[in-house]
Amino acid sequence: MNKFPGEIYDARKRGPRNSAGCDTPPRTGGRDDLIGLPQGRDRAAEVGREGSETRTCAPRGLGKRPANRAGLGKLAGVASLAAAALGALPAAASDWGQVNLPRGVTNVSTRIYALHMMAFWVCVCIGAVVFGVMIWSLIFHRKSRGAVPDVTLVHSAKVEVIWTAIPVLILVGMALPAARLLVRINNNTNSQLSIRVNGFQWGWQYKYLGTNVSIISKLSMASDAARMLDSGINVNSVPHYLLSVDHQLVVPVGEKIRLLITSVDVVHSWWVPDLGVKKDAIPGFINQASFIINPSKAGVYRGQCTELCGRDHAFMPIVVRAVTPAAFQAWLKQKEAAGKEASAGAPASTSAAVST
Ligand SMILES: [Cu+2]
Repeated sequence: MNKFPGEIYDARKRGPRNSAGCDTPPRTGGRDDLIGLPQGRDRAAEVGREGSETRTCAPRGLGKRPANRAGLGKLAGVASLAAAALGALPAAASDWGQVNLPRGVTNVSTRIYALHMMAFWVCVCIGAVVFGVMIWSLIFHRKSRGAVPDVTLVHSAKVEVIWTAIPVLILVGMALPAARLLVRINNNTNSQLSIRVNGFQWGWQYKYLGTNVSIISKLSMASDAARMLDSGINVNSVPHYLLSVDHQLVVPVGEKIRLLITSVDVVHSWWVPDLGVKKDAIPGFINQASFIINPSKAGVYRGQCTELCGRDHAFMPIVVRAVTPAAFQAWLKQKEAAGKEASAGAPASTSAAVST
């Protein structure tokens, strides 16, 4: 037998302590309690408890005031930082394009961009509707205006079906084009040129399959010199700092190019945003990716390794130079000829490596 049964009973009735260290009132149960709006006798009891608790907890609440002042100080600090950031906006306006995905220059990257924008505007519309209704309700249906909760929709099967079906339809509407695009992204058939991409610490090797042309591509000497500690070189004076290489990957526009991506040491990742390609290079595995650069988009496109691959991970950029098919064939013939010359005068084990 317990000596003080009454005390144990009271403790069980008490709710958990709130953040101010006060006891919260016990739950009353029932449907009204589900929506947090006690009615009738329960409501009177709840109001009574709230009143007595306010009196009991007031001294503890007063003890929190210095902390609140500190919180206000922090808020003021955040506000001043935000104001400073807003002040810097005009200077950074030219960089706003970098906030979004790039449109890219391939058959797939433009579709990825379109899908991304479609999903973005769906999210914007959902946010506008949800927050619009919420703010409208907060303003026009608040308690001080005499609003009475409408409980007719609580446990309404019709409402639950509607608010389940609408999100399902939205998700299916977004998933179908996404699945179609995924199939297109992973379609590596009927390629006109295959290139083996070999990641290593810290650079890339490109082997044009069916030829003797192989390129070792590493960080350009200008960037490499500038990145050294106490180099004394202003990195802003280096063109495409950390995004330039000694030997670029040359590809033709308008042709389907298949990349066979692997690694010789650790996991790297071959990523060129404008091509819509980002694929891991994993030792022992060969991943595939393909792209067709739009014929009107000859140019230079830059990327980086996007897998933390060791000390110099940040210093193994990727540069792709897209040229016309005729220019590519001329370049390839020249490199093949250089490779034959090199193999005639070099040991067999090194004959495949030809620099650009
Ligand atoms: Cu890497």
